[in-house]
Amino acid sequence: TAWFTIAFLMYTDNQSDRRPVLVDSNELDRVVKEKLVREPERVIPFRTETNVVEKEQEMNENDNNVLMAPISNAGEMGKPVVLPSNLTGAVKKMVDDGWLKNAFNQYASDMISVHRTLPDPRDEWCKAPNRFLEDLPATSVIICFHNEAWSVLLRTVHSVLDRSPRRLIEEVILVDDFSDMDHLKDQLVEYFASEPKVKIVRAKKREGLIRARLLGAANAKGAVLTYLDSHCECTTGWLEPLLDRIARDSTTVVCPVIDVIDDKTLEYHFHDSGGVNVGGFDWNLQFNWHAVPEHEKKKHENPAEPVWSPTMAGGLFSIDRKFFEKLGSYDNGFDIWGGENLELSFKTWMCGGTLEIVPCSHVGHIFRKRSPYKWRSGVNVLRRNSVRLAEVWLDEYAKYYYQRIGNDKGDFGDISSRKSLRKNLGCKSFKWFLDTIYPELFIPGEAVASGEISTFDRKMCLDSPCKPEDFHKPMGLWPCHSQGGNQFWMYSKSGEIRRDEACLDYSGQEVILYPCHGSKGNQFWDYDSENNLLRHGSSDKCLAINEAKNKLTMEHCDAAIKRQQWKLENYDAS
Ligand code: LR7
Ligand code: MN
Repeated sequence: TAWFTIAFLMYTDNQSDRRPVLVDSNELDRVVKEKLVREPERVIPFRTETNVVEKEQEMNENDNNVLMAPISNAGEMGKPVVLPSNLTGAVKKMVDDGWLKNAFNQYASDMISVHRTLPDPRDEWCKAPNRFLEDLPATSVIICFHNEAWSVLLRTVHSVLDRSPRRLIEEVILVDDFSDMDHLKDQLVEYFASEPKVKIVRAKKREGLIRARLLGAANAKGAVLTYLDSHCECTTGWLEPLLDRIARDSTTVVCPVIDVIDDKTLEYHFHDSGGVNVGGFDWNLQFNWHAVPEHEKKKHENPAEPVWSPTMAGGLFSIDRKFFEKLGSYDNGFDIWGGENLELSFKTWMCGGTLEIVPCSHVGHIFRKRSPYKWRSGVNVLRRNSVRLAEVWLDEYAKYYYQRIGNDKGDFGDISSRKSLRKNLGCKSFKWFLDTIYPELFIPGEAVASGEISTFDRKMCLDSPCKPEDFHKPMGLWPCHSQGGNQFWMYSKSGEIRRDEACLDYSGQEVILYPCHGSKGNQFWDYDSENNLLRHGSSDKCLAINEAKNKLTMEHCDAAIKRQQWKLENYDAS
């Protein structure tokens, strides 16, 4: 508050003052909101640890932003950093550049200490004496990065070093996946020169995160490998609960609860143990989160106990090094990003291991809305990785993924060594995995029709990405493209028109997508294959395309009206 008083005086007394002013971050919001300054766009918080002098030089002399330095306590205890919304000039440019390069608010991150404090998220259950074994194996922490922001990468590393017992950290291996940002070169080496635990390994060309992780593993000495993304923050006591599970059984692969660090404010949001989620996937072979299923909940007395998870998100986990090697680590034919998390999850379960989420361990991750770096051009990287995954691990279920990509597998390279790996390990079938570990998953094979749902002239198709944000919104229509994807639907035996967890639903207003509830009602559609009508259960109306042919409507059924006639691809009348 002392700082704040200074700021207040300067701004009210002399509007043209251009000297840096000190403002406490806790007061920043109030200063702006209560208009204690005449020109709020000139209020810029800043922190001494980052290079104030350098930043000042970057700023144009005639710029009407005032640099304020430093903010003490910015982001401490996981609090958000809120920048004034109406920035102008050079500072706005710095903020925009930060977003552009990183797809998160780098400028806000730069204001936060690389040693910032966070609340202790642990359930009391985790803190009981002797909860975890005394004698735990040491781990190599492997952090791969491609052009990561300085303050974010450092905060990741410091959160590991600051919040882990030193004896349990064999080393921290930073794998540079061929970054070109200057601060990741000598500056990084110098920064960690006096920290013997930190090692830097450089890829000689851009490898992608999967091969970068293999490079990390090849250089690792610890009995356990712990992988983290390069924009994480570990919380108090994060490591012991993970290592404890592996010490008890080296075939257990463990993930912490992944908390959300806000991409805009860097606020740390905690999931409490009541809200723990487990991993699943859909037939696009995309990872998704689910509440802990009932059959799993029943096995536990306390919600902080480790829970089985069919899959992992991918970025944050610990695994016994020998078990990882035994499983054939990762498929080095996977490029840049994606699919490796499902590969490791499937084979962990199918080849004798267990995959768990450990609620006593919390690590934050900056979730972003787009990928800021370059992928390979001209190749559908994610599809190629997923096809390799399906070919090796999915058995007769691979076809459900192929339907989703219009049966266009593309060039997926040689997979013979991965197939023999599976054979030599004597792994169980994918059917076993689905039946035993992921019985919740809807199996498209049980569908009566699968593929496009098109108007009778096959011009317009039902079309939606079925993302969480598409729920409760009208179902889209788009010219049919025969590529699967957003136009791939299943007509289930129980009368649902669905993809994954999204169902076509009508409750009297628009025809929308709604999470499938399995109790028919507004999600029940009866296909009359003689007249090609889709008759809706609770309203007894029929699905139609409007006169303008751009929207779905519901009408009194009349087989003579062409607009009410639909084709369901691969409809099986039996
Ligand atoms: O070419 C690359 N080389 C890299 O070294 C591309 C990326 N990387 C690094 C990158 O700097 C980062 O540290 O790899 C890491 C992951 O990349 P992100 O952060 O851009 O991707 P993401 O957070 O969306 O990635 C999630 O899915 C990936 C699929 O391949 C990996 O499994 C990531 O580790 C995974 N992240 C998490 O699981 C964190 C929780 C997200 C969720 C759900
Ligand atoms: Mn990430």
